[in-house]
Amino acid sequence: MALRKVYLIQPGRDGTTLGKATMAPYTLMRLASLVPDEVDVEIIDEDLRPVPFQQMGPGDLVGITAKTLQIDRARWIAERAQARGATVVIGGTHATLAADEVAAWADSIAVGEAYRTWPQMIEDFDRGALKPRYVDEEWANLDDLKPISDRVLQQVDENRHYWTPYLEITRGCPRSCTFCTAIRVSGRVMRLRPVEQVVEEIERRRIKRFFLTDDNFGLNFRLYPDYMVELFEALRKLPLDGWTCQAEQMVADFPELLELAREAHLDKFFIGFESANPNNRRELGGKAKGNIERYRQVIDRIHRAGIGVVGLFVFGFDGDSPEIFQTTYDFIRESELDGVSITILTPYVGTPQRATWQAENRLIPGVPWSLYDTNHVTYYPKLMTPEELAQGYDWLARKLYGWPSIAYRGLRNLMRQPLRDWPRKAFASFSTDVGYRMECAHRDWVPADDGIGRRVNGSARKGLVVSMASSGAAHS
Ligand code: B12
Ligand code: SF4
Repeated sequence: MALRKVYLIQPGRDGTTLGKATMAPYTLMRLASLVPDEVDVEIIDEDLRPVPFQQMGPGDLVGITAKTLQIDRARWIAERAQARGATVVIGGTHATLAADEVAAWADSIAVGEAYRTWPQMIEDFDRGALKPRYVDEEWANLDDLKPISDRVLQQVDENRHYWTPYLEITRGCPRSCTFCTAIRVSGRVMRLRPVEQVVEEIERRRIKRFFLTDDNFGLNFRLYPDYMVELFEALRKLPLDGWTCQAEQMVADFPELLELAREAHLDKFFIGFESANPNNRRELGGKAKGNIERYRQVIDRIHRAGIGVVGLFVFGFDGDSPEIFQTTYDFIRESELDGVSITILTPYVGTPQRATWQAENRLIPGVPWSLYDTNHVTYYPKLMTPEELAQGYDWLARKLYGWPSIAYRGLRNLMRQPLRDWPRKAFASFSTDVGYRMECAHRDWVPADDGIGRRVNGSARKGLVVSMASSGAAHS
């Protein structure tokens, strides 16, 4: 069947805040740029506007990207597009991790990366030969990534519609944390984009702030220090307000690179401390050991270089008992962290963590994928009940994401910066914690048939672990 039009869809959940959405559709911007110029392509972010099903019909290729928590919604969208005669392709994290499950209802799936397979899918569809599955897990180098096209930039207008643009500079991580899905989607081979292409992209997108999609950007301090120097020197010359990235603690051991990173306008590292409990170190892939003294040293060294630290903590490891919440809170309160993310351990498909717990019969049955959002309890923890894990998490979230706490951390971060930089840095000083406050608010959600769910009030939420297990929208 000849190709009529390509629709690329990012399933929605949160809508907008003050007129802007949080999740710029960077993945779809890259994929849309691979669509040949002569083919019409439209990006639809459901957080901004509804999917125009009435315009769809035979000859249309509908590509949907989905993390696990979005896959129920992706299916809801797919069924409606398919009913109009369109052909649906699903790609992204969940299609990669649970390929057979998604292949059962999608017309075709993209497993792994799609820089090479997506153009092939378009071509195959156009000549009526779309295959049910395309796999790219070679983790090829990123040297010849197609630039984001001008028509895509005009269509998305990211600076107007989104709070934070995203950017990919490196991809992959050689570590092997048992709970991680990122390495299964981006591979364990670290790959680097040529610096001149990164600079070209920033300039053409006219972005002043960005969050790096790189899973472990900081590891390149050790793996590719020369590349880091080249990159930082190039970024230093750009008129950026600031940017943020994910890293691990060892960046603190590279003072010269930290200095260059600050000059390159780096605002904050998001560092996976993961746990304040040394008993969990076997599950942390060697990058964190639950050693609070070391955490303090790391934060201090990074601060001395003039860069902020957002601490990421996960709860519900097998070594965690209910005391973990107070222990972590005490550490966070005394630490000088500039922002904090707390999440509940979530056994995603394809991880060793899930395989172990499946074998031990510890997954709570019937939890819909939309609650695999790292804010809900989806398994039976070892040293506490699911309720204790949920309640401890809620307690800590209230302590950390109350407005006074957010204001305190944000102001402290701002005070660390020279006064002349305040107008440029004010947004970033508060935005991270506000974003995490909004993520935690999904604890108030219950699943619904539309794959997104709905907010419930405080009393209906009590015992959510039970109510989600009894929901109709469950996967097997
Ligand atoms: C940037 C990012 C975000 C951004 C949002 C980006 C966005 N627009 O969705 C922010 C910071 C907001 C975010 C939030 C969350 N995230 Co996130 N995020 C990432 C990250 C680091 C990079 C993704 C990215 O943009 N990569 C760059 C683009 C270019 O590559 P890509 O998306 O992988 O797409 C390629 C292929 O997958 C494929 N592809 C993807 N979609 C499609 C569609 C079609 C049709 C085709 C053909 C191909 C295709 O082609 C692309 C090119 O090769 C990944 C880690 C990772 N390595 O994937 C985690 C990741 C996706 N996030 C994850 C999680 C858990 C979350 C949160 C739940 C965390 C939290 N508690 O806050 C929330 C959920 C928010 C939500 N409503 O969805 C998990 C998902 C696990 C899972 N099994 O679903 C990941 C894998 C990280 C992890 N911890 O393991 N995230
Ligand atoms: S360091 Fe981060 S990206 Fe790498 S395996 Fe561990 S959790 Fe995944």
